[in-house]
Amino acid sequence: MSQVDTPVTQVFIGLGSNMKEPLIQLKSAATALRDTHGLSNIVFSSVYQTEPMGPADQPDYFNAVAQCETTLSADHLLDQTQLIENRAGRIRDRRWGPRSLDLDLLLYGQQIINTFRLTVPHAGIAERSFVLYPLADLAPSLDIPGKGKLSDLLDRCPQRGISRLQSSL
Ligand code: A4P
Ligand code: MG
Repeated sequence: MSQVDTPVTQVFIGLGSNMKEPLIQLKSAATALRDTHGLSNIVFSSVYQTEPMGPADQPDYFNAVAQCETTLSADHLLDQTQLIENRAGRIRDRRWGPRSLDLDLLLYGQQIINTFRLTVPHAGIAERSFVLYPLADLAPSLDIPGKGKLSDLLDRCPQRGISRLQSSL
C-alpha cells in the first residue's frame, strides 16, 4: 500500500545514541533516513557529544538533528523511524536509559499533534540543549508551535554539557 499520503511537509527529526558505537549508529541512521521512501532533501546538523539527561550512570550521548521534506503522514513517519530504531537493536527498558538509537519526531511542519502515539512538537523540545543547538544549526529563525522562537528558547538554555564534534553525517 502507498505511504505517500499528504502534501509536502518540512519535518525535523532528533537522532540520539549512547551505545554500540554511537557515531556509527548515527551514520547508519542517516543512511536509513536518506533511503526512506517519502523523505527527501535531507540535511543534517553537526553532531554533538552531550552529557546524559536522566540517569547519570550511562555514557555520554551523540546527538544530531535531521531536517527534511516528507509526503508521509506524521503517523507513517513514526512507523518508519521506529522501524529504523528496531533495526538498530533498540531495546526499551529503563526510561531515559541508554539506547543504541533514538529517533524523535521533533516538528512536523507547524502542526500541533496530541494523540496516543505522538506528541508534536516533541514534549522536551523547549528545554533540551542537545535538541535546540543542533536545530539552530539548521534553522536559526525557526518558530516552534506553542513554544516560541528558537532564538528565545536558546537564550534560556545555556550551551552546557554539550560539545560540537568535527564529524558529519
Ligand atoms: N512518542 C510520542 N511523541 C513522540 C515523538 N514526537 N517522537 C511516543 C517519537 N516518539 C513519540 O518512545 C516512547 C513512545 O513515545 C513511542 O512509542 C511513541 O509512540 P521511546 O523512543 O520508545 O522511548 P524513550 O525515547 O525512552 O522515551 P522518551 O520519554 O521519549 O525519551 P526521550 O525524550 O526520547 O529522551 N540525554 C542526552 N544527552 N541525549 C539524548 O538524546 N535521550 C533521552 C531519551 C534521555 N537522555 C538523553 C537523550
Ligand atoms: Mg524517543
